[in-house]
Amino acid sequence: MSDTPSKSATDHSIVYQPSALVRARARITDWDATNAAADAAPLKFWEERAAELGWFRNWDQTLDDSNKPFFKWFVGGVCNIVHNAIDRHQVTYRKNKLAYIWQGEDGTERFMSYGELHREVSLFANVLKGLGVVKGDRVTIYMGRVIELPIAMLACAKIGAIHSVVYGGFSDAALRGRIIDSNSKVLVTCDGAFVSGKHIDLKEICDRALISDPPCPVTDVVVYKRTGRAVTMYDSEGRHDHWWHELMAKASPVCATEQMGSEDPLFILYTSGSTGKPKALLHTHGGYSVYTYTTFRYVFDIQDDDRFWCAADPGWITGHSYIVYAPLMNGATSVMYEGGPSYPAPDRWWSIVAKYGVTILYTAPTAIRGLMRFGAAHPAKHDLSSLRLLGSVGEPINPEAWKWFYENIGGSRCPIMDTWWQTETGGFMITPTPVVPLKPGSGTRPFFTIKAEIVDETGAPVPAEGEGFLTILNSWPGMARTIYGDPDRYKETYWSRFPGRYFTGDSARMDADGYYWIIGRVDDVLKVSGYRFGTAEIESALVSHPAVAEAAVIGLPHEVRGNAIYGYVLLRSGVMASPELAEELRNHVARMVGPIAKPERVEIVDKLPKTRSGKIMRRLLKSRAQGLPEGDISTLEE
Ligand code: 7RM
Repeated sequence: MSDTPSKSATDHSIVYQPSALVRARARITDWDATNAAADAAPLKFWEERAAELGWFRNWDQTLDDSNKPFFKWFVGGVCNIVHNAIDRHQVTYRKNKLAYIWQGEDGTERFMSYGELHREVSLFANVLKGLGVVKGDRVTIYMGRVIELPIAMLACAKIGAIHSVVYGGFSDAALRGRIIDSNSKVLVTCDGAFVSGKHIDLKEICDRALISDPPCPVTDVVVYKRTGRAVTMYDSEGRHDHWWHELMAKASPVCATEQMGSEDPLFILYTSGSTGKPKALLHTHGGYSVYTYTTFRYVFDIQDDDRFWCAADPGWITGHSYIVYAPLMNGATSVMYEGGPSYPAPDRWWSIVAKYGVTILYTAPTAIRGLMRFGAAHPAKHDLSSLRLLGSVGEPINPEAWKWFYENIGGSRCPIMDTWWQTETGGFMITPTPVVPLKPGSGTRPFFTIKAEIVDETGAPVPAEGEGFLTILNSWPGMARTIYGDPDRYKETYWSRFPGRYFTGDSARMDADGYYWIIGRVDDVLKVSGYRFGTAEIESALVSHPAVAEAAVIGLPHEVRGNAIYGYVLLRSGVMASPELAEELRNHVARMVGPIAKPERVEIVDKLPKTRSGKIMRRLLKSRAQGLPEGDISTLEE
C-alpha cells in the first residue's frame, strides 16, 4: 500500500500507512512482534517497564489477583510518582530542560525548567504541610489552567496527600458536593481565570461553595493570584484564606518525597456515571505511574527534542495522565495554554504550535470540529511543519474531522493517534502506536497486554463485524482500584453486569482486521464537548428546582459538541408553563452543575413516556425528537 491513500476518508475500508520517516523514528518498530511477546508474558512486559522507573524498594509480587476485582500491582514496592516525575531528573541534564512552556490567554509567557518545577513543588509541599496536611488527607484543587495547577497536584503527591481536582467549569454546587464527599480540609484555587475573553471568578465560586451551613470541611483556602481582580479574603474561626505567594515566600524549598506503598492512593477524580451522584475513581502511585509512563512513551514516541501539547484541561483524566504525570516521568517538555481556542482569533492554537515548535498535538474531536468551522485559511497562515504526530481523545472522531485534522493541521504527514480510554482506565487502552496502519475513526487495536472483547447481553462474544458491549478481560497496572469510600459500588458498576469482566459502558464493533470502532455509551452517560455527564445528574439538577415535578434528559447529536443536552420536564401542579421558566430551568442546571452542562433546550411537557413499571422511556423521547421511527413501544404505558 502506498503512503498516500487514494480513497475518501469517509470510506471505512481506507488504510493510512505510516511514512518511512515515521517508521524510522519509531520506538516500537514491529508492533506485531512486541504485541505477541507482551501477550505471551504480560507480567514480564510490565515488570520490564516498571524497572525503567525508580523505586525506593522493589516489589515482591507483580500482580495480586486473589481478591477480584480489587487487583493490586507491584505489591510490596515502595515508590512515589513525584520521584519519577521530578526528583530523578534533578541529577541529569534534564534539570535545566523545560518541563512547561506556558502561554496565558493575555499573551503572558512562562518557561519552567525541571529544576524550577522541583523548587516550586517542594515549596508548595511545605505550604501544605504547614496547613496541617498529612499523608492520606484529601486536598481539593479548583484552578484555572496555570502551571500552579500541576504544581499543587505534584505537591500533594510528594507528601502523600490525595488530590481531588475539580474542573474549573463546574459550579459552586458541584464543587461543594465534591469537597464534602472527599472530606477535604484544604482547597487550592485562583482569584480568577481568563477564558475566551471572559474573567471567571473562581474565588467567588469557592466562597459560595464553602458556605458554612450545613458545615463544610474546608478550614484553609490557598489562593493563587492570576488575574489580580479584587477578591474577599476570609479569616474567621473555622476558615482561613491565604495568598499562595505569601505562604510560598515563607516556606522552605527543602522537602523530602514521601515513601509510598505501590497501592497507596495518589488521587481521586470525580466522573459521572448512570446515577445522579458523580463517583470518585481512585488511582494509586505504583501501577498508575508504570501505565501512564509506558503508554505515553510508546504511543507518542516521546523523545527529548519533542514539544508536546495536550490541549485538554488538567481537571480531566486526560490532563492528569498526559499533561502532568506521563510527560514529566518521560522528561518531556509540555506546552500549556490557558485560554479558549479561538480567542482572540480562530488561529490562536495554530499560532501557538508555530511559535513554540510543537511536535505533537493531542486534542479532542469537539475542539477540532469547532476550529474546522472557521476554515482552513487559519491554520494555513502559520508554519505547522514542526508537527510530526497528532492525537485524538474523548469521543469517536468523525471521518470529516479526522480528514481535516490530518490534512490541514498535520500536512498529511502526521499519523493521528486515536486513543480510547476512560477515567477508570488511567491511560490509553485501545490505541495505535505511530507505525500502526490507521483507519479514520478507529482506535485500531488494544494496547500491549490488554484483552478486549465485544459481547452480547448474555456475555457471549460477538463475532467480528458485530456490534456489542465492550469489555476487558484482564487487569492492567493503570486501572482504577475502587470508587473512593464505596468499594461495593465499584464492584456493582463495573464488574457485575458481565461477571469476571470489566464493563466499559461503551458499545463497539471489531472489524475483520481486529480494529475496534467505538460506537458510544450505552449507560445513560453523555459526552458533551468531551465532558462526561450522567442524564440522571442533569435530571436531579432539574428536579431540584421548585417548579419541577419530574424530568427526563437525553442527548441529541450536535455538530460541534458531539452531544447536546435536551431536558423534558413535568411541572408541579399549579405552576404555569412559560418560555421564561424554560429559560430559568436551563440556567438552573448551569448553576447546579456548571455552565458546560447547560441544556441546549428545556421543554415543558404534559406527560413523559413511561413503561408500565414507571421507567421513563428516554429512547422514545430521543427518536421522537429526531423524527425517527419509534421502535418497539409495546411496554409503553399510554
Ligand atoms: C479519556 C476520557 C470516557 C468515555 C469512553 C468513551 C469516550 C474516550 C474515545 C472515546 C471513542 C475515543 N475519559 N471516549 N476516548 N470514544 N474514541 N478515542 O475521555 O472518562 O471522560 O470518558 O469517553 O465513551 O467510555 S472519560
